[in-house]
Amino acid sequence: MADLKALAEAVIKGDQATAVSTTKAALSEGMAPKSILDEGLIAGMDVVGDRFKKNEVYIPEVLIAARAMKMAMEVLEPELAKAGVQPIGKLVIGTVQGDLHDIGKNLVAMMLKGAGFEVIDLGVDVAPARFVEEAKSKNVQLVGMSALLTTTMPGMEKTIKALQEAGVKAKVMVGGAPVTQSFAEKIGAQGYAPDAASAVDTAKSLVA
Ligand code: B1M
Repeated sequence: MADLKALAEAVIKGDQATAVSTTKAALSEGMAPKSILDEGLIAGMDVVGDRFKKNEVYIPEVLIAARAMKMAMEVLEPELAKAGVQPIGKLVIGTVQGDLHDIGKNLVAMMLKGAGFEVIDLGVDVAPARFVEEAKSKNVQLVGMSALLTTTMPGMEKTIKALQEAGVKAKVMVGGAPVTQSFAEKIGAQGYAPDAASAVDTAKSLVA
C-alpha cells in the first residue's frame, strides 16, 4: 500500500524519483487523487514552507522540494482533472515591467502551486496591460506582482490603476526585496508578503 507520509517525506527531501513512483503507486492502488495531493504532496510542501519561514532550510532546499512536487504533479494533474478537483484559487503572477528578476517570483509561484493554487505565470517584464488582459481572460481571483528594483516598483501602482480602470475585481498581492507592507498599502494592494511561504498564507487569506 502506497504510503502518503512517505510521499510527503519525498517532497520534503526533494527526492523526485520517490515522489513520482509513490504517486504512481498510490494512483494504481486506487487512492483518491485529492488525498494524494492533500496528504502527500501539499503536506510535504507545507512542512518545507514552515521550515523556510523559520530559517531551518534555505532557497536551494525549497527549489529542490518544489521540483519533486512538480514532477509528481505532472503524474497527478490529469487524474485530479478527471476527478473534478478544483484548485483552491486561481492567480496570475509576474515580475513587473522593466524588471528581469524572477528567482523569487518563481519560488512564490512554486509554493502557491504546492499549496493547491492554479498559477498562471506571465514571466518577467510584464506590462500593466498584459496583467489586465490575462486577469480578465483567465478570470482570476488574485494578481501577484514581484519587483526587485526600486526603479520598477512604480509599475505595481500603474498595474493596480490599470486593473481598477478595466474594472477587474481580482485582489492584488505584491512582494520582492524592496517592497514593504507600507508600500503595498500606499499603492492599494490588498496583500503583501515578505517571502514565499508567507505568500501562501496571504494568498489563502485573500481568496478565503
Ligand atoms: Co539584480 N539587482 N540587477 N540581477 N540582483 C539586485 C536586486 C540588487 C539589490 C543588487 C545590488 O545592487 N545589491 C540591485 C537592485 C538595487 C535596487 O534597485 N534597490 C540589482 C540591480 C541594480 C540589477 C541591475 C540593474 C544591474 C545592472 O545591470 N546594472 C540589473 C537589472 C536588470 C533588470 O531587471 N532590468 C540586474 C540584473 C540581475 C541578473 C539578471 C544578473 C540577476 C537576475 C537573474 C534572475 O532573476 N533570473 C540578478 C540577481 C540574481 C540579483 C540578486 C543578486 C539576487 C536576487 C534574487 O534572486 N534573490 C540581487 C541582490 C540580492 O538580493 N542579494 C539583485 C533571491 C530571491 C529568492 O529573493 O527575489 O527577494 P527575492 O524573493 C523573495 C522575496 O522578496 C519574496 O519571496 C521571495 C522568496 O522568499 N517575493 C515575493 C518575491 N516576489 C514576491 C511576490 C509576492 C510575494 C513575495 O507576491 C506576488
